[in-house]
Amino acid sequence: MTEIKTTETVRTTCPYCGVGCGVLATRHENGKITVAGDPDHPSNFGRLCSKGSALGETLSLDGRLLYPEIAGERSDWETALDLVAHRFSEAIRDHGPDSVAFYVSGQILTEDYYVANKLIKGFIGSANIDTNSRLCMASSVAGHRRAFGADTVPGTYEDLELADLVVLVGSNLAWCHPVLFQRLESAKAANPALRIVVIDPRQTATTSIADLHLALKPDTDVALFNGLLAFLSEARALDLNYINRFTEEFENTIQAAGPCEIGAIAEKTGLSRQDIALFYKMVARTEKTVTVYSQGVNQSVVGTDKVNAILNTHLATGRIGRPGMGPFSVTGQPNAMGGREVGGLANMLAAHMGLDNADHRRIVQDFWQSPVIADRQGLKAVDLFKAVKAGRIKALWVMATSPVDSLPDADGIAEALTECPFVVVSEVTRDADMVPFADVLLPAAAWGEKDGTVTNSERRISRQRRFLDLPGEVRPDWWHFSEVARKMGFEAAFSYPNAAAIFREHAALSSHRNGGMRDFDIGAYKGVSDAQYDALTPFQWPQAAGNAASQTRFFANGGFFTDSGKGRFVPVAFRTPRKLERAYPFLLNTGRVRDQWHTMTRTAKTSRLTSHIAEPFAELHPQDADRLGVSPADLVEVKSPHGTALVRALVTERVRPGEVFVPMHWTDQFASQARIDAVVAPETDPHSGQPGSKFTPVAVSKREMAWFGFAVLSRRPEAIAADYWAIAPIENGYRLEFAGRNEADLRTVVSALGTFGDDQLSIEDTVNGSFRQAFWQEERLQAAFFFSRRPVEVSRQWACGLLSGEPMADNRRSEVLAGRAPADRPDPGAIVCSCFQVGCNQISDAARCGAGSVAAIGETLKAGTNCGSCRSEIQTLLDTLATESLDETDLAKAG
Ligand SMILES: Nc1nc2c(c(=O)[nH]1)N[C@H]1C(S)=C(S)[C@@H](COP(=O)(O)OP(=O)(O)OC[C@H]3O[C@@H](n4cnc5c(=O)[nH]c(N)nc54)[C@H](O)[C@@H]3O)O[C@H]1N2
Ligand SMILES: Nc1nc2c(c(=O)[nH]1)N[C@H]1C(S)=C(S)[C@@H](COP(=O)(O)OP(=O)(O)OC[C@H]3O[C@@H](n4cnc5c(=O)[nH]c(N)nc54)[C@H](O)[C@@H]3O)O[C@H]1N2
Ligand code: SF4
Ligand SMILES: [Mo]
Repeated sequence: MTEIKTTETVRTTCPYCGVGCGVLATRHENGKITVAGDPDHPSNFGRLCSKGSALGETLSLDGRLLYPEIAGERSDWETALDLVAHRFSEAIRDHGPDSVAFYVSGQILTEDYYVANKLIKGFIGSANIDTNSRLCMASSVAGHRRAFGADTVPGTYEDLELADLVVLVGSNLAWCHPVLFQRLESAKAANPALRIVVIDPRQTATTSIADLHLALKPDTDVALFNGLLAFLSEARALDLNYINRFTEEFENTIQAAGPCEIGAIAEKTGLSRQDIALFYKMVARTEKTVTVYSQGVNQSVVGTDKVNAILNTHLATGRIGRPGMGPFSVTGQPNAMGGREVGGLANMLAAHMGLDNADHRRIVQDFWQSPVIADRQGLKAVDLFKAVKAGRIKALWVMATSPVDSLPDADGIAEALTECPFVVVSEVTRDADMVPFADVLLPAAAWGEKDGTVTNSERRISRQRRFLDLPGEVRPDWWHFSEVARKMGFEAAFSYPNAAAIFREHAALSSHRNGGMRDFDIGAYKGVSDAQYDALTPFQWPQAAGNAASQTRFFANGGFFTDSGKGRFVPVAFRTPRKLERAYPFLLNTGRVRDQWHTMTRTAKTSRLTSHIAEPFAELHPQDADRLGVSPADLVEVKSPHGTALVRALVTERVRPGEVFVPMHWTDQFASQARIDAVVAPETDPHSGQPGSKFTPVAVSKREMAWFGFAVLSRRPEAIAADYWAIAPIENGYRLEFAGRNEADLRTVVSALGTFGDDQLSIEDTVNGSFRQAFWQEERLQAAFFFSRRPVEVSRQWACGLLSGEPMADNRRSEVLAGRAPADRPDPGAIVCSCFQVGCNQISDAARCGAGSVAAIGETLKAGTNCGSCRSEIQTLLDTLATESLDETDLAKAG
């Protein structure tokens, strides 16, 4: 491979969400990497969110897996690959092709994915490949296929800007697709007539932009959208011409939807009649309507029906495939779409072809010249791990995903993996929950070290480019698969010199005997040279050969991929969500926070991103907290028949009474017991096999603790033996929250953390049980501990700033033990803007001094002026302050 030049700027794509922003990565002479938004990329035009902006700080080799390992011992590639090939071949020989499986990820590149799918479906002869996209996009895929005959996303990002009404269903766009949210914010500023409706049981950062927030009861979306369809019909807002010319099954569907009885819908959804009527009228009168939907729709046991209930309303109004209108499933992972394009799901073939279609199987087998072709569906994620547990899978390969954290019944998954005879894990880090389960660990090239392509939510294919040398012995994921394939006897079909060669083959397959029959066609690229591949600029499919400038939207004039060529209405009946039993009276909802990515293996490498939210939490309504005797910052246990999590109580009206929200991010690497998927029930949608990760009946209770502790430490402790702990990096070390049930354990826990310095000071207050201790080494603070019988009330932001690494004057030592900032150095408060490290106290102070808008806060403090991800939170803070001062004026008047 060619050496990377220093101080060269490389255009590549962000490895996080499905917005697919272009970034410019520059490696400087001193080895430092800086990352900026690519002004020429059509997804972001230079913008980046907090995660994208912090990419340069997450590239250190700390904790990286650099060499192959067998049974936890360093090995070499030859031995490791031989072993993998041998064990897979042996299982296939003795137990048949369905005794092996791959479980991969929407975070590998299209080229990686293509090779995995080709190996298992065309050469091993099994469709046992599934991916974390099953937990993410499967209901959208199933819904698209039912309605359109193919997994087609009809619209483009621009449609959100051209719309007059954007309906966000089960999407926290502000935190999860931040740059798309920024584009929407700008569109609203430019077009004040643009209305935004958010449909989400929770109040989120996204609801701050909403003209209308419908906080419906969980899993009642079908009732709301069936009602909308009926309303549109009664209000004569249908496009009968479109329905007659381009669709089928309308009559059945409108009948199934029934009459529009707002009272009954209000009953089912828990919404007010006025809000429902307002929403329906907005949709009826706005032609340019875009409905964006995400995991509040997909991750449900009725997810596919939710998708079709939404699609029905767009087909019925003909609002699809034209500028400013359409249904829009936004994808989560950077390459969720690419994975679907290569067919990396157990029920798909390749290039959007179907496993159940004999013609398609012939096309693919002929193209691959493969000895076999899988001819029936493989096991979908949840069932796949059930088969592992039952001993039916003899060899399993997991790549770029952490099923012990992200699949429901995660403790059950861990058990299954322990029992599996042979587990291969391709990973980038050693500090991941999957590592202990691997018989063979294969070191993968990480972002910045590998070449390939990804497809974003709007079908845009962009290059990821290498700008770093491969460290240690890491190799790209496609190479892991192709080397094993070669050792299994399939040299000819897997002799790829580079990623470009795989891309060419993938493009050629998409156009092989296509002729406009299939939506996915990038035949225009089948002949790209290596140099052209290197220079590839982002493009949207379809791009058929000889027809490169084809349209960028689908279905404005029919052209569906069903047998009849017509779009299909799907009658969907509302299913009343499961009643809660007395033992599990709360509903657990799960999802994401702004600055962390999934299991945090990359985003928790920089203190900039952990400064926003550093601890796992449960949002709990004040009424529920009262009833349970839970005060803010207590520790609560969230429990289902599957497992238990222990997290901090965040008492807030953002959630509905009876519901709790816990983020999905914390793993055993960062907390004692916060893997929330250990609690989530493994119930799936019957059409898509996607788990209902947002709906688990749980019990919530306060966990009594004898002591609570908070510490800042200059290094990660040797062992944390406390009943509860959560750790996060800070600028010069770590911050640790911990707590214990027994007072007597406190000293043991502290001594197990290791020693921090010779020079020590402590103070104890035996009356209230508070105890503080700090350690210095050569006048530099190494550790400060704060203990109390109640949750520790020390300002975290101030305490984190103490570990400056600089010598500390004697007179400041008492400040440390006093546990609060001196008057001349005010406490910034909890960090809101991670780019400039601006806290909520600073924002409140500036607002009180007259900075009354997000823009004014930006001018005064810079907060919100870099990536902009925090702007909705600043707005919410300003709104709260405004209501507080209103209350004060009201009180003054009343007085
Ligand atoms: N910061 C950050 N961004 C990310 C990711 C990340 O890890 N961190 N991950 C990426 C990935 S892979 C994905 S898939 C996307 C996910 O992006 P989103 O889907 O936007 O995110 P979630 O937080 O999972 O869930 C969205 C919302 O669904 C709501 N919801 C729950 N139940 C229901 C319901 O019954 N009906 C409705 N209408 N809403 C409901 C939840 O309250 C939640 O606010 O984010 C991507 N972007
Ligand atoms: N309760 C609940 N559970 C959920 C969800 C939810 O909302 N609620 N959301 C679901 C969704 S939508 C998703 S997408 C999943 C995500 O869940 P996972 O896929 O399990 O989470 P990640 O942390 O993204 O896992 C990626 C792993 O791959 C490693 N990795 C990173 N880059 C590379 C690479 O280039 N090659 C290789 N080989 N490894 C790499 C990372 O270190 C990490 O260990 O979680 C799902 N689970
Ligand atoms: S919105 Fe943020 S996380 Fe998503 S691709 Fe853009 S920079 Fe990356
Ligand atoms: Mo996802």
